[in-house]
Amino acid sequence: MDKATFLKNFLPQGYQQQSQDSASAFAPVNIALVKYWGKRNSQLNLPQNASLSIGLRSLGTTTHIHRAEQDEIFLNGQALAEDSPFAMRLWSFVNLLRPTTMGLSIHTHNDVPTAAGLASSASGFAALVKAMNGLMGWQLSPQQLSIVARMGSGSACRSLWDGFVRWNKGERDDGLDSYAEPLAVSMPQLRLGLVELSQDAKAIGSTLGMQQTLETCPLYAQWPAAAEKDLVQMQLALAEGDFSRMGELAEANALMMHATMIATRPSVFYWLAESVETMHRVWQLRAQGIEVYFTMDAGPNVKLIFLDQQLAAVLRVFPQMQVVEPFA
Ligand code: 2P0
Repeated sequence: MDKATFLKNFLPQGYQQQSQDSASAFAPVNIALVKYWGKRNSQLNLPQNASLSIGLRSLGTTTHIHRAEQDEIFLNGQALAEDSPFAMRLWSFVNLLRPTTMGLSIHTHNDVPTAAGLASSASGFAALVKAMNGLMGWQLSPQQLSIVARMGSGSACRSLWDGFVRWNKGERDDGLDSYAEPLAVSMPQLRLGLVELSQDAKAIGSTLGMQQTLETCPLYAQWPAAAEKDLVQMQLALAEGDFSRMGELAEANALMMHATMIATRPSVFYWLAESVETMHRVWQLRAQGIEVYFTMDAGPNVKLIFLDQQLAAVLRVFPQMQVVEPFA
């Protein structure tokens, strides 16, 4: 089944009483602690493995949409050319969500750099889908919105909630059981530190990077089962409030994902020298008894994971990091 057919069946059709002329929505960035890497269906963005993330609460994407004579899109206040890759990706998705006669003006603002591995496509597609839900008057549940957001970008299905969120892999061919849901656990002392090493767009997009890993990486066959195992352990660690175990698992899972990326032919390589230097600094801090872990996504930037009691010690080594309190 293709994306257009699925969405035509899934979304309410025709005029909705609750539809509006304009709508706005916010969705948080999410950082995976157990990563999504690889699709079993690239049309519907169905994953090879379940994943688990933490939402960044106040950091994310705000999107405002209103009906207009002519389509236009503004990213962080700047009008985007119709043929820019971002605009093309966005319109090809929006076209599946609206009647052909409806013009839209879309204003979207990201709190984090676009396409630099800080998960702005996740918050971007989640905010877009939430705003479209308001505009079109669909009145979909968060779970249904998660399914629609997944069609825009896989990881977007986790950006419908704050806190810890699990994206269920699902088994069905149509993906109706592949949505995210919030986990009823919290860790109020948890802090994330965003260490931005580059604002440049990544060399290779996640969609293509995943596809190449799946097709040519000799290690990839190990990944889905190993990630599922990490997910089970991660849920146990969260249920027990075991921060150390959670940090160890998140770091090891990120390195395992990057090992598959690196072993892809040609290599899907996101690290800069500064990324490696940052990892070494984290390990040095741990050797000194300061508990801090890292995770990395499809880009060179590093995200630190620690508890509030270590904030001062971590800031001494990473004074430029942006600190996020996911449960504040
Ligand atoms: C994740 N990433 O779990 C993983 C870890 C990057 C590394 O999900 O093709 O933008 O749109 O489904 O979701 C980034 O990939 O890819 C991602 P598509 P997506 O957060």
